[in-house]
Amino acid sequence: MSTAPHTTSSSQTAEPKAIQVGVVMGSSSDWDVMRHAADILTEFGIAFEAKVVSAHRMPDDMFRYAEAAADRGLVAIIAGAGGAAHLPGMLAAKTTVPVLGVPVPSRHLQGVDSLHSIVQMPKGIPVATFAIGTAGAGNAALFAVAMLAGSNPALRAQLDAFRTRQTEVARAITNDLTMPAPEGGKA
Ligand code: RP5
Repeated sequence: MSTAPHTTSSSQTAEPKAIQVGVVMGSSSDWDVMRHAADILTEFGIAFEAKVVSAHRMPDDMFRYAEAAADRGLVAIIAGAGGAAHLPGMLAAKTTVPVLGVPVPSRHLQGVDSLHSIVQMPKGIPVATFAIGTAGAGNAALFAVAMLAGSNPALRAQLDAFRTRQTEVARAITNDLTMPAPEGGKA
């Protein structure tokens, strides 16, 4: 188990960059999934914070977080929750900052409950919903990077380079599969 979420900025400079992305989750037990979003944001040098903001255990904190998000300059909120996962939808109800929802795998229903809770928002309050688990957390962060890249050509170039590397890795794996077996080795 990795360390618990904490308020952080990926900036290494003396003057910390203003936080652009909030990574919030319903419980510290969600961190093992949500740290995959944090890892991507760190890789791209995005200033972010990671916090537990439980919709049902800390409802007043959750509303305060959503209400302050736009004035604080947040460009996106990545919100992960499991089970009756109302955190992303309730945040979205209180802010127009885009909310990217990550369904966290739950013990009894493996996150299908989380997915349905997050994705089935009634018309009028959108939550962009990603895959269950670590893929969803990583993709939500990549989506936030893509949003920020719209006004940041250097970040766009970083994202293009990330895609290129990913393609090269996939091609290399395929090449390995199609290499002839070494002399004397198993076919
Ligand atoms: C949700 O309940 C959280 O997002 C978490 O996925 C789930 C279980 O929370 P804990 O009981 O582990 O704190 O609110």
